[in-house]
Amino acid sequence: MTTTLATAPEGLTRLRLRQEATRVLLTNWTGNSTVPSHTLYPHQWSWDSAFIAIGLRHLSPRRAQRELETLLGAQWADGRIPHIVFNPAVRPDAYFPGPDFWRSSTSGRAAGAPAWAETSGIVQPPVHALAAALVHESDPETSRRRGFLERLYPRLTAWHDYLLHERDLTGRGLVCVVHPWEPGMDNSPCWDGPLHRIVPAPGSSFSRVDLVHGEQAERPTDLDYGRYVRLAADYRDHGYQDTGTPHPFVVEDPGFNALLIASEHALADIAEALDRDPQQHHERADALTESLLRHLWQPEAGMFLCRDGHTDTVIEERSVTGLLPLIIPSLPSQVAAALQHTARGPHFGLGSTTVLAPSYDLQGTAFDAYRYWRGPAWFNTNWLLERGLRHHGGQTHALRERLLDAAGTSNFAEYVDPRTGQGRGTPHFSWTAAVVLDLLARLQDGEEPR
Ligand code: 2M8
Repeated sequence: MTTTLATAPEGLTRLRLRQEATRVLLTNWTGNSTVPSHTLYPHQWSWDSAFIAIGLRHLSPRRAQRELETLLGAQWADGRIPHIVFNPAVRPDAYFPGPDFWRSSTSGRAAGAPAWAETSGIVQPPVHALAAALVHESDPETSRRRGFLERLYPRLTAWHDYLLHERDLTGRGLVCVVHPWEPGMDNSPCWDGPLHRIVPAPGSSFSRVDLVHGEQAERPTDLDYGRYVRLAADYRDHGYQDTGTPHPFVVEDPGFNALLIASEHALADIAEALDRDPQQHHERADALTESLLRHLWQPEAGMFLCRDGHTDTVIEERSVTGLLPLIIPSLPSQVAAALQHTARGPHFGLGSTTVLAPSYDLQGTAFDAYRYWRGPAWFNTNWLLERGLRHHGGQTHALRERLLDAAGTSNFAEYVDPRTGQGRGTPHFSWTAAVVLDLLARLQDGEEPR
């Protein structure tokens, strides 16, 4: 990759990178929160906002607090944090499925959807408590003065309660996802098997807006989109009630559960900062870790694999989601070592055949370097891997540098070709800019913050 950014003197490169990342986040700020992208994703997305807050805290801790507060302001009474909070100022047809499809304030009323906001009814990975703890640490004084943790703590606890009580659909002590959009890795080959059972909604019943802004060859197929629509419509038509919806798609996803564990550890820190007893969070984190290891760890694969809750079988596909448990600080050391080995081995090629870890197995039959979550490398997952590797004593300097270079040369792309770092998807993507700011802040401090 040779560009002006990469060839400029080191100091200038980093300075410019910071300025450009800052510009992306400022441009994507809408007054109370940040859109992932003004074109493709013109509303607030749940796990995007958590990553965005982690970056934004280096520009304005106050604004980072606001980002999370806005999201949690649309939390449902049952504790769920919806995966999209719609901006009423944006045309309803700017994104599909939009507010007219989800109809949260009416269809979700019995489940506790707020009357004052339109949201989706599904969820995304629980990165929020981790983000809240990091945002607090960046400016504890302002955080305390504004009662940031005081206000967020009960909401974050209710969010985890929802997941643990309503979403343990297999009874194995793990949270299940009920839609491929919930783990955030929409089109992963891991979902192909479970999705096969779903009768797609007819193409004539909806109109895709994503293809106006994204390349058809990089987006999910119409057939898969029909299945996404069918699953979401069925959930909606059952009032978004978890008990009572047939849930034809039920998957135990290691990344989703690992993020919940990391966030339970963060909630323990938050409880301590508030002089509350952190014990229940430690206990929950330990119980979840035990279930994760018991049910999803596959020693022969050297990583965690997803499990289909309907057939009670392992999904034999290697996805980056199976490496994300590296972010669990209390992961047994031999498991952490095996994950590091797998990340650097032939399936993910980290540091040898790939610039950044791909979203899916380089050797998998479904690998596609360009198609959504079927191969491209994403910046948020690589930030999580960098954090996890660092926690477990791995060398991360080179990964950090590659991440920064790929973000700069790709104009803060949504995702990149994992082998070359060439940008794909939409440019000026918020979480790409956010993780850059976070990594740059560490380099600037010359230390290794948590
Ligand atoms: C993508 O997902 C949305 C649906 O939520 C879509 O494809 O329309 C995923 O990459 C997801 O992880 C991300 O949160 C979202 C917004 O960036 O886009």
